[in-house]
Amino acid sequence: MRCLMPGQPYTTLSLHPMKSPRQLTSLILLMLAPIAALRAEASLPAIRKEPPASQDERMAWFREAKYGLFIHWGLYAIPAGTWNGKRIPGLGEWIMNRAHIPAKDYEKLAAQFNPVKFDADAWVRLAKEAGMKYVVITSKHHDGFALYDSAVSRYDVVDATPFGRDIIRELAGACARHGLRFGLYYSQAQDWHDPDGAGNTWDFGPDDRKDFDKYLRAKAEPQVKELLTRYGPICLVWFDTPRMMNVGDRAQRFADIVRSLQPWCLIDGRLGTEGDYVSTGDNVIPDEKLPKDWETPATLNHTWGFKSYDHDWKSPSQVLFNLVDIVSKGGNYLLNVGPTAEGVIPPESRNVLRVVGEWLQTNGEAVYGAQASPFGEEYGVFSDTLKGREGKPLFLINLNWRYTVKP
Ligand code: JFZ
Repeated sequence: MRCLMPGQPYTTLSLHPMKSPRQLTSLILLMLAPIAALRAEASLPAIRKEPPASQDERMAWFREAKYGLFIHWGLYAIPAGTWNGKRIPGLGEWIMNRAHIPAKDYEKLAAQFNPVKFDADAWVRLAKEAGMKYVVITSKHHDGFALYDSAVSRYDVVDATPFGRDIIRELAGACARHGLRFGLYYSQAQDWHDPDGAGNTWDFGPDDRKDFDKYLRAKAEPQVKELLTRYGPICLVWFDTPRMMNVGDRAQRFADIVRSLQPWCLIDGRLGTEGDYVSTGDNVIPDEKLPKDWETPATLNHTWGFKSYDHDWKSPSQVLFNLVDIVSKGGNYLLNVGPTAEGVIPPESRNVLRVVGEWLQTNGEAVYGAQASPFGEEYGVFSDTLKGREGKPLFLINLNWRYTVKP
């Protein structure tokens, strides 16, 4: 029997006479589970506690890596863009919001989440074959569901699904085994499952009537602490959509949590206060070089979370040009895959990543650790007649060639 007492982060066992060998087996397995978890934790590298000597030292790996894998995965992969037989427009991971699905209905998806084909080592091997140097996965997206065993909320993959495995722990271990850095996306403000989280106005009313600080202190901040203390070195935290984060010290509290627990961990540009680097808009590549470290998050089709009917994949040559264009302007490229509810990365995504990876095997020297072009004319020119949005001169991109340089 497995009886989980509310709020207790461990399994307590009802001690009554065993009725069958099967129950004895499950009892033994349950008693072994914490040991396995401890062994999994033991396999994770140690967290460096002494702070970097400089910001350049903290940024060094990011400037060398240039190219990472983004993974958007969660309950939204089950509906995969369709709800009650209707195709829901927009991003796959936003289906709860776009269809105004009541939290009491959406949370029932947890009982269906059982990605039996999930293989963390296969995903990390794909990233490595693709030439990617870091992996960033959604530990909790706007829907509030966590892909790790949280003691703060039971709305997570271990406590609320038949799958019952800690996906973050398995992926952290795979990255450590294969030599890739491991980062976490965490939606610090939006939480459509929590009455005081931002974003769910259809169940809980307007955000400005909520006790938002109660949400931050009771769920978001403690979950970020869990993620930074249980899964080894985290290379960066990818905060997102900083709604209402510019009030008081809300954003600074998260920055202080990251710096105090993992001083080498980078903070992206969407916390609500200045991070270690600039995050551009989704799929946005600046026309010219940026003075700071920066990263473009990008999709392979038109959604981050899996949608069963979005087959408009970027070609390998489009992805390759984007990578070289970004590096020639001093940035990083964080390219996304959206695995299915079974835990499979779509084969079309895998193919594009592999083809670009082959090019990098030969030409990676021009990408990894490379710096921005000393010129800039090669990017293109501003039209002196045509106007873009907001009436600004239209930038005419030159696609013929790009420079990257090394000392
Ligand atoms: C956000 C999320 O809402 C989305 O689901 C996904 O996770 C993406 C990576 O990040 O979407 C955004 C956030 C910011 C901008 C655009 C989309 N922006 O600043 O233009």
